[in-house]
Formats: sequence, C-alpha cells, structure tokens
Amino acid sequence: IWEKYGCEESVDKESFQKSFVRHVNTTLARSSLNVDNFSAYQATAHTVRDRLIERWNATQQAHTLKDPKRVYYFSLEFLLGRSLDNALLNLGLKEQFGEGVKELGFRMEDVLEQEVDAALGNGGLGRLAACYMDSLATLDYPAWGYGLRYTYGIFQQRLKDGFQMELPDYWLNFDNPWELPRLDIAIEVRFGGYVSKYTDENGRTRHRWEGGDGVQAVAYDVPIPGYGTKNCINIRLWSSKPKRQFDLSRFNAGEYEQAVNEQMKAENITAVLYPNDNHMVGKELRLKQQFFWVYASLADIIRRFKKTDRAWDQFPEKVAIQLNDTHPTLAIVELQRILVDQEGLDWDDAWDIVTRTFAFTNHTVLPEAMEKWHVPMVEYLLPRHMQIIFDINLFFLQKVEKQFPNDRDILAKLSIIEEATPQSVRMAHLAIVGSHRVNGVAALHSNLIKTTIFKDFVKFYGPKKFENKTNGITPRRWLHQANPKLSNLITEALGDKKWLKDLSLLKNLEPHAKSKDYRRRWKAVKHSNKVRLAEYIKAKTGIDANPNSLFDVQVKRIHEYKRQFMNILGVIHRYHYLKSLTPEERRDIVPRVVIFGGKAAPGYHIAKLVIKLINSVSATVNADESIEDLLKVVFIPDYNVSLAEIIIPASDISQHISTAGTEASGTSNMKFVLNGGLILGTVDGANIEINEEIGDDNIFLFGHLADRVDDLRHAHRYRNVPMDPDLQSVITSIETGNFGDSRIFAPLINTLTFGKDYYLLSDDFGSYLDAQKLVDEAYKDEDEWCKKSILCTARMGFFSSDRAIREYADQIWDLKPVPAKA
Ligand code: 26M
Repeated sequence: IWEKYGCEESVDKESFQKSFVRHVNTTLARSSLNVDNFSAYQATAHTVRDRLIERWNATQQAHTLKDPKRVYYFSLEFLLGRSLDNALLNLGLKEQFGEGVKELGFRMEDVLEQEVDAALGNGGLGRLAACYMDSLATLDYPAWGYGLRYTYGIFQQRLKDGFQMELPDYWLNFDNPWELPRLDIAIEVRFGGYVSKYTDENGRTRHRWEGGDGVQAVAYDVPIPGYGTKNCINIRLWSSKPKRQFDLSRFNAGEYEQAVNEQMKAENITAVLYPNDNHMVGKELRLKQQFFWVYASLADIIRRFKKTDRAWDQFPEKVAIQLNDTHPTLAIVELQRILVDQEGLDWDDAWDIVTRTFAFTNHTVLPEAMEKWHVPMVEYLLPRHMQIIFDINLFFLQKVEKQFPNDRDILAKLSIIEEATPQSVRMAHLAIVGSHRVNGVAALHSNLIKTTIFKDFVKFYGPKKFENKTNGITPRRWLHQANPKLSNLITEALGDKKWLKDLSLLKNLEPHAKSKDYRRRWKAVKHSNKVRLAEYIKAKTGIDANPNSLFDVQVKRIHEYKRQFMNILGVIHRYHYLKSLTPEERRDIVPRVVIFGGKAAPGYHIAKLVIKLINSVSATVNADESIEDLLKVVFIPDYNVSLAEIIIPASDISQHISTAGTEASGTSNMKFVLNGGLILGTVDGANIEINEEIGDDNIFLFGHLADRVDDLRHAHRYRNVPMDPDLQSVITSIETGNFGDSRIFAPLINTLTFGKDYYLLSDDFGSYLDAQKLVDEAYKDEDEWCKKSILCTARMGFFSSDRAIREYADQIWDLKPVPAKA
C-alpha cells in the first residue's frame, strides 16, 4: 500500500493546478468563486509545502539510516524573511507554478506579496543564520538549526512626525504554512529549585538538581530546501506552553486560579524577540529564553544520540554544535550537567566531550554588547548550573595558574567570573573555555579579537584555537531571487546556471565588461530595478525619486557605530553646497537620491534621534524647489528582508561607514556588490576583503584605520580637538533651526562634543566628503561606472555562504555531505 500511494513528485503545471484547487476547497474550505490574492497565496504555499515535506521526510530518513555526524546551529535568531518565492526557486518550480497560477487568473508577483516575513531576528546575526541554513541544505550537509518560535518577531516600524513608533509583529495571525507543528515532541524545562548532594553506590559525591517550576517546550519544524538538490534540512523552533500535568495538590488546596495564572506565564518565555542589536540587556526573561532553548535542544539531540547504542565518548564524533554568539553558551554548562549529574561520567571525561562538541562564533567587539549575567540571578534560576560554572572556572583557573604561576593579573583577566558587586558571569569567557574553536566573522575582526578582547586567551591557549571564518551570503536569495533580471543576464553570459552553486564561476563575467552591448543591457537591468524601487518609494512615502539619479543607499540597524549620523550630516553639507551654486554650476551636478532605512532599538534614544533628523532633513530638502531633482532624501520605513530584496538590487552606491574596527563584518556590503552596486566604506569588517577581491578601482574607501582609533579617542578625551570646519557649519545649520526645532537634536549633537565624539565623526568627516566627491565624479562616466559594476559582481565569488559553510564543515565541524537520494 505504501508503494502504491507513496509520494509521487508532481511538479508540472497541471498537477500544481490540481493541488491548488484541492487546497482551496479543503485546506481553506473556500469555493472557487471566492479566491482572492491571499487565498491564492495560501493555496500555492500549501502546494509547495507538500513538496517540501516529501523532501524533508526523504532527507531525514536518509540521515537517520546513515547516521552521519550532524551539525547543530544554535541561534536565537533566524531572519528568514519570506519562503514561497525562495522555495519555488530552490525546488525549480517557479516557471511551472507561475504558469499555473497565471492560468488561474492571478499574477505570481501579487501572490508572493501576500506573504508576511518571518522576522525572527534583529539584523546581521539572524540573517547570517538564515543564509547558512540555505547553504547547508544546498551542499547536502546533515544539519539542523535550533532556535525559538517567537510569537512576536522584530517590531514593525512606523513613522509619526518623523519619529519611530513600534508596532507588534504578530506574524502568526494567519496560518503559517512554513512550519510543521510537532505537538508530540514536548520537553519539560525547569527553572529554580535546589541542589541536593548524595553519595552514590561507588561512594562518590554526586549532585542532583531538584524541584523548581516547569514549562513545556513544543517543537515546530521549519523545512529549508536546498537549491538544485532533493536535500531539505530542518530548523527546529521551540515554543513555550504550560506543562501538561496540572499540579493537583494545589488544585485541591483551592489555589486553582493562582495555579492557572502561573501556567499561563509559561507562554511568556517565547512571546517576544528582544529587539536589541549589538546591545546586552540583563533581563531575567532573556536568560530564561536562553536556558529554555538550550535545555530543550540538548535534550532533543541527546535523545537522538541515544537511539544508537554508542558510548558517550563518541558523542563529538556524531554531534557538532555551533554557538551563534554567546546567546546559547549555557548549553556548555547544561551538557556538562547531563554528563556528570545524570549520566555519571567523571568530570574530566565529561568536560573533554563538551569541549570537543562546541565551537563558538563571536560577532562583535563592542563592550556594551558583551553578555554578562549577574551571578545571583543565574543562581536563583539555575542553581546547579551556577555551581557548575564556578567549578568550570576553578579548574580552568588552576590550569592558568600552572602555566602562569603567581600571575594574579592574568587570573583576574581570564576568569569567567567578573569580580564586581554583584559578581557576573562573562559569557564570552565561558564560551571560549567550553569550545574547541573560536572564530571571528571577517579577517580584520578575527585579528582584532585575538589582539584585544581575547588576547589573554591567546596567551593561554596559543593562537590555533582562534580562527577566521569570513561571513558569506546566499546567492540564491540575494541575486537569483531578489534580482531575477540580473540573474538571467548572468546566466546568459555564462551559458548555464552552474554559478548559482559555484559562485566563483562569476569570474567568467569579466570579459563581458568589455562588451558595449552587454554593458547596455546590464545598465538597463539596474535601471529597471531603480524604477521598481522608485515606485515603491512613491507609494510608501509620496516622494519622487528620479531613477536617473544616483541611488545612494544606507540600510541597516540604526546604531551610533554605523554612523548614519555622519551620512545625514554629509547630506546637509551637500544641500548647502547645492544651494550655493549658480545655475551654470548646477548643470554639472549628478542628481542624487539618498536612501535610508533601518530600525532603532526601542530604548536607544540617540538612534531614534538619528531617524528623526533624517526625516527632518528629508522634509526640508525635498520641499526646497530651488534644488529641484539634484537631491532627494528618503527614509523608507520598516526595513526588513523583503524590502532589502527590492532596495539592494536598485543601489548604485551603498554606504558601510562604521568607525574602523567596530563592524565585525557586515553582510549587506556583500549583497550590494554582488548586485553590481559599488560601495563607499571605511576600512572595516569585510569591506577590506571585498576591496581585496574587487580591486581598488571599484570601491571608495576613506577614513582612519582601526589601529588609529584608540589614539584618536584618547585625543578627544583629553585634549580640545577642534571640530572639522565643514562639520561645524553643518552642526550650526541644524542649531539655527534649518531642520525644525533644533532643541530636540541637542542630545545627538552633544555626542560630538560632551560625548567626546566616541565614533570619530569629526576625524573622518573630511575624508568622507572627499570620497563622496570621487563618487560624484566617477558616476559622470556612466560607461566606466557600468564596467566597474560588472567587475564587482564578477569578483564576488568568495563571499558566497557556500564557501563559508565549507570552511566551517572542513575546519571546525569535520562534517561530510550526505546527499539524500533523488
Ligand atoms: C543580546 C542580548 C540581549 C538581547 C539581544 C542581544 C543581541 C541580539 C543580536 C546581541 C547581538 C545581536 O546581533 C549582533 C549582530 O547582528 N552582529 C552582527 O553580526 C553580523 C554577522 O556576523 C556581522 O556581519 C555584523 O558586523 C555584526 O554587527
């Protein structure tokens, strides 16, 4: 019977339509007379979901049978965006299904627009996790992601009078076809309780974590299809639910209502994604999220490991766990607890297994982003884990002491515990000590962590434990899906689509930069992407952005270190300059549309003022008829993955202008260049490696280098550094009220003065303006610019997330591909 009725891949137009109609009638319970775009989306999505589930099953079955080593990517964020278009393209169904939808009376573009983003992430870190899942699937690696199924993703951003307002992102309002609820997979997670000590049958002292309050972690699986493979991997997201059994004794004691209330609190744990990017907040609920997640994930992994009869010391040969930042670091402690307290292993044997299992990726050097948890809070929520952390630290420091006798200083610097009142757990230290590998995310960043924040660890462990794995992006979503016209033009030049699986093949585009005809068509694609964006801008903001202007884009989370403030100050400078020109002089000006987008963390007041300033400048400049189309300023609200897919292909130049040494990598820089956009940037993060790949002629770099930052900051702190005169006149312009009531901007302007200009805007402003001039000049030669654009794309092969994932697999995880059978 299974043979007879088993899955049969139906991927042609007719079977699509059959399935579509069936889903409308059954899944949606609608008649064919009552199908709007949204229903069409749902029916299409369910049809694709069926295909995904077949592949998911086949892949997971193959992996279960073969039982290879697997990697588990632990990330509190997976910023997936939309799934339908991506699944259609990865599965190779877009054409057939597109035809099918059309014949049913819908436009595929409209159908795709119906989907809400899965926005379970803040920015770079979460989107990186999503790109890595795409590559893991595409390259047939046996991999799972583990994360949380937040009821509310990153907030939606609205503007009111130019100020950011936050709205809840209730993304599960309608059914979510991209998840498979596994209501049978439920793991009880506890908090609180106490530790009891006992002597076991062998006379050893043992510990047991007892008591405490429980909640349930329920699994939801999100299938991630690879491109050009049957392989389909899984992201398991946990959702918190009240535990199944009710405390009967309390019920009988008449505490029914109170008991129900506490049960309901269980759902709080996974209610909301914390909206801070590169900033630590010491909230108890956040720590509970972290523990809830790692406890359930480890229990799940160990259950799977135990199905085969293997000895514990083989665990690291079957399981690699990658820690996406310090957020999952408690997993190190929890695995040690399981092995020692529950499985009865000796401490040292257990610790060897633990450290061979984990590897840790650091994503930042910003001090305010480093996770630290107060010891009393950890102790109260997780009493046994706190003991184990102290023990890990004790044994670690004993080894340090042995290697550096009588060096109190290095002990204090390396300690997992920060000795303040109260004490804190330094999660990065714990992650380093509990992992066999630590990596940064771009060459400069990986060197910086070795010479600054983790330099004492390098002294102790030697340099080999610390590696670089330069970030990458998936060319499937970020070129093929977001920029179908450019993808087609590339495929035409290269003869086939192999480049989508081997991005280094893009280098064969280089000769085409010399073809006048190819350049013309390349330009036409960019232009039509700009038209698409201009239409979006008009619809959302009412602003006319002329697609013949230079599109200058900065879209990313709003943060002082990313220096959107410097960008808008530069815009004001340009505005004044334009106003000073004679009509003759104006004829020589390249018209510009300066586009901003990005969310500020709700409690980050300075970042919110930056948004307000951008909108105030936008209002003034756009309303000033005297400068016509020469300058337009746009803040596009609610920047997210789907918007990025429209904005990135439309950019001529994008800005990645962080203070040198502060942006660990950046990944949107890679996306822009891959789409033939040039970049204006500082010598920071992956900009440096992009420069190495594409050449000095194709990038506009400016500003002080990372090794100058300490001295420059020191100068601001202890001397009176005169402000750059161009910057001063821009500030004066704001202060005189040219952009509305200047009093609201005082705290922002003060960051440059009383705040000692920590991000060095005044030090880089001059060279920033110079670089902008070079951009203007270069853009005048359209043909030359287009050559650069083609060469940029051609030389971006290195930045595929496929390359990054292969490096992780070979050098950290020791992982081999396991293709699922076709
Ligand atoms: C921490 C504590 C409490 C609440 C939230 C957080 C938190 C959330 C996200 C901290 C950091 C978070 O993300 C940091 C991040 O996105 N870092 C970026 O990672 C990218 C991928 O490696 C890099 O390209 C960026 O340079 C880096 O800023």
